[in-house]
Amino acid sequence: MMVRRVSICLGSLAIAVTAMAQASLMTGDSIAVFYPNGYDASQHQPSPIFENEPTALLPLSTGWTLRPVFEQKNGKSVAKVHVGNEVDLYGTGEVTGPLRRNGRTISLWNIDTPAYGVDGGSHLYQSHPWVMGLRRDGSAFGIIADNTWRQTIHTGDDVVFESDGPAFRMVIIERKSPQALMQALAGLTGTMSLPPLWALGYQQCRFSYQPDTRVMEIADLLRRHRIPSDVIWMDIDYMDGYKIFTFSPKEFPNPKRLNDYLHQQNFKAVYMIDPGVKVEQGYFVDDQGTAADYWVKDKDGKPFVGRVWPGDCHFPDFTRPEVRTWWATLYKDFMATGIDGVWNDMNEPSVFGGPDGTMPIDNLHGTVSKASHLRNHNIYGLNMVRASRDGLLLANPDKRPFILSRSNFLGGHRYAATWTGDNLSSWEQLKLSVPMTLTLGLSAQPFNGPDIGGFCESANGELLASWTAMGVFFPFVRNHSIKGSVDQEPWAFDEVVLDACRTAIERRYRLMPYIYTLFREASINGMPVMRPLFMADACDLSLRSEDQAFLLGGDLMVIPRWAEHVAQPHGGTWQVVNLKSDSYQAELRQRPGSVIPLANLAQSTSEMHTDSLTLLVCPDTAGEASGQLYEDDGDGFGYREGQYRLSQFKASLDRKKTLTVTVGQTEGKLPAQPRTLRIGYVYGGKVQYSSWQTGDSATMKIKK
Ligand code: MIG
Repeated sequence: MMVRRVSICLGSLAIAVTAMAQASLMTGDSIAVFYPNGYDASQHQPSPIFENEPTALLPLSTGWTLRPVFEQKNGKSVAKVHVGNEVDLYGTGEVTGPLRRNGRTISLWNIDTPAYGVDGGSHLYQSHPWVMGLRRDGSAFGIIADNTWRQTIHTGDDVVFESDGPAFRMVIIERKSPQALMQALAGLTGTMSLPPLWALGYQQCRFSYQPDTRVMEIADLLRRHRIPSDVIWMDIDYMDGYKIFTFSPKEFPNPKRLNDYLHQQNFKAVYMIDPGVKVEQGYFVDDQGTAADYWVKDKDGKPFVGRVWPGDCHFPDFTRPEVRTWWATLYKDFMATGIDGVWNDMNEPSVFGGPDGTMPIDNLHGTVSKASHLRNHNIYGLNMVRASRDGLLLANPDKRPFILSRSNFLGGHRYAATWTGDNLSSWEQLKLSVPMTLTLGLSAQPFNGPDIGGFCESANGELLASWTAMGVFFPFVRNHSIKGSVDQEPWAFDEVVLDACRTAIERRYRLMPYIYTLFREASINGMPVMRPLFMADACDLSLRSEDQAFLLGGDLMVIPRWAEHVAQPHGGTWQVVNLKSDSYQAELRQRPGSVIPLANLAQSTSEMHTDSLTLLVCPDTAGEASGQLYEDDGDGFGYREGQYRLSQFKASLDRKKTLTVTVGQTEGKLPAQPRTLRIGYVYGGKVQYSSWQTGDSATMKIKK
């Protein structure tokens, strides 16, 4: 092994080590990079995964245990890491199946898979070549295959990546805890940028609300039924003949007027944009792309044509920077109608009747040296949302972009949030949505969630009430359903279901200050918003497979009503938080030692205020508790210049049973907020409330 003392960037280093067998280097920070024999950087770099390339410093220390073995076998490039049988494996991205990922085979090939039915759900819309492991002692490791080519992950005593492309490098991270591992992963991939506050609210969708008067009616009904809500979604039928960046002259003749109407009622409007561009002379998007030769090519170098909703379509080659730049410009006039966010669908890409429902693998990307679709397929969606994000920022430089993507790849959380595609309105998939959402969170994507109520087929009231009661504690909360299914809005069934949905959504809105603080944390250090229970105590082996109950942040445990035999963390009883409830609502438990801020109920995040807070206090055995609150404008980038306020809560319960909470500001330039506070003392299944008090502290005498 060569000894290198200089700090060198991997991009250039890769060339130097090509001749070395299995060069392994370590950064200063327990992150190792392994190069196979014959590594060809031009086949892999720049990597879409890393925002910050790990800078290698030194040859690997002799004590380093996890090392890949590389080989070429049956025309495949293989990297195998022996992890043994005493570890619990997690991650692997958007997958079906349980939270604990030992003994799985996952194919990384993004496809359109209604009800997760294709190939038994072994591959879905996104790919994450990432496996994390948890040892008995609570220490954690993470394995990244820096490879976009079609590949397969096997998770056994050996974690094996098997690729159809050329040999690829591996990055392995060692950390003392799963939390530290998440943060180290984010150190490499970069974090999600802070979303606008409204994107954390309840969202109502369907394929499709049409015409525009129906959208207005949905807005009216949400307000009339007093369902707190922030967003209404426009699915493909708002377009003129499914042509992207157009509006149906008949059904959506005046999008500006529609969006104004929504805004007046404190709603935001999100509209769908697909990648397929209808082949049609005179249609400006197709004309521009054809004139500049921006399309993905077939194997003969001609623009590839595939069928999607509009009929025959061209597909922008988003791997090319100039194509991304062009794509970004398309959003300007579109957003100017008052559109607040964008939904990028079908970006695996989905091609009707294509092989695997997508493009042929020998399609070509790029200009000078053409790269095959086999290499670029899995990052088609990532590159699309990367360009879309640029477009939203170009159109509205002072607003935080919100994009929802169906397809993506490890690292793509930098550009878009995600939902888990076309699930099924079934109990099985309701339950499945917990480990799916958790696993995406453990795969660097904190902002995700399923279609609540289920997409394919029809929900019933029981299912919707149950799914909503649980789903409001997921990061992304949207009710959505397929064309032809029964109505699925909270009021579509009966009063009991409507009340249950409303209560659930009210719980989320009351928790919004806490949830926003968690999103801020994710945007800084990559911690998932929704976390597996094992993060409460990484040494407690009984929590390792729990995937019914979960954590929202570090301080709140969510136990769905349907959950059975839920594992509970030891070390102090997590106290039941008695918020408004009914027979559908999840049980909430608060971590001993924590303070959780609640807002008064509002009907949308734009009406929410934090000058009046309820502080839920659950003291630990020493009588102490602490917590945080992050506040800013809820949109825009002022926070990057310090226009925010981070407050700390400190609570203590003294011998005379007096509970005191003080609020101190620790960070940010926003001046201290005059507040009215009340304590909610959480104990024994009840919440005892203090009186409302003005100032930066509150006290109460605890009644037995
Ligand atoms: O071929 O736009 O996953 O959420 O409603 C189906 C229509 C296309 C798939 C998305 C779904 C959306 C639907 N789309």
